[in-house]
Amino acid sequence: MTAAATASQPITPDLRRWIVEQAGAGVAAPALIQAMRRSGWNEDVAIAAVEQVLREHLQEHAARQAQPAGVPVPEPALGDSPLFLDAGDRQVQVLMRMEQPRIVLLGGLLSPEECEALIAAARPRMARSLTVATATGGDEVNDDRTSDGMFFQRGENEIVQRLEERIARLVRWPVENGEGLQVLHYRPGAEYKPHYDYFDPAEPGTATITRRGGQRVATLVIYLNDPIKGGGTNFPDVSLEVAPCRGNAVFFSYDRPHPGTRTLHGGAPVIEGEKWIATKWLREREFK
Ligand code: PD2
Ligand code: ZN
Repeated sequence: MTAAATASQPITPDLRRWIVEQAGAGVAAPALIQAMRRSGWNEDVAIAAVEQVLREHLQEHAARQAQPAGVPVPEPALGDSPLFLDAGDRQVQVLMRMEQPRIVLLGGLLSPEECEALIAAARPRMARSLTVATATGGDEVNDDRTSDGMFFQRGENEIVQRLEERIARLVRWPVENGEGLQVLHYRPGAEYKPHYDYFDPAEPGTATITRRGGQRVATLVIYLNDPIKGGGTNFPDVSLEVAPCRGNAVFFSYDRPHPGTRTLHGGAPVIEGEKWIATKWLREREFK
């Protein structure tokens, strides 16, 4: 069965998820097809869609199993499903968690006053954002990333230091393994197209980039203000979009530099208002 044959009734992400969930819960294929027929699907198309979704799901599962063992990664202490995490000087809410990809949505990582203070400290130093060019190991302007940004040095001032210590405690990862905090500003129309935060091992510049601290293994995107429309952080592999709410943060980790981590993510275009975030990237080892 090809995508063309189901073109009149496309396999949406919701349908795909429903088929996988039902099959995982033990519902047999004929019952799935019956249910689809009842909601208006042509029988042949329903059979083909179920077959295609389950085949692709099994292939993805097999591909994940075949991957090499990953490295240890930062991880909040979520073992007994706490509603709050102790980040030392602040209690941080756990608003949502997902296992695969590993994503945790945190509420109130920063106070409104801390968000304002970070924006004020960053504002005079903003310049067009660069991305790391893995082909060379240098930085470059990239059309996929139309924000302005700046980096703080690690521990550069009191608020940066306080936030770094809070994050280290929250995700149980040494402060020294963190890159300097980056602040980004998106105006209407600005976005960050979907990408992986790890460095592609196939690119020639990656060996140079990872000499300092190894691979990136986790990211924290911290929202410093509330845009009016747009600007969510999306994860296309799992059809998830995180709303950018001031003081909240989305954490995600990746134990290998591989798309099988399903950590493809992007910053959706800002439609109205503006968006300020701080990004913290964490490395495997000390980032000197
Ligand atoms: O601004 C975002 O939501 C965003 C999305 C994807 C930020 C980053 N990646 C990043 O800074 O890596
Ligand atoms: Zn990113």
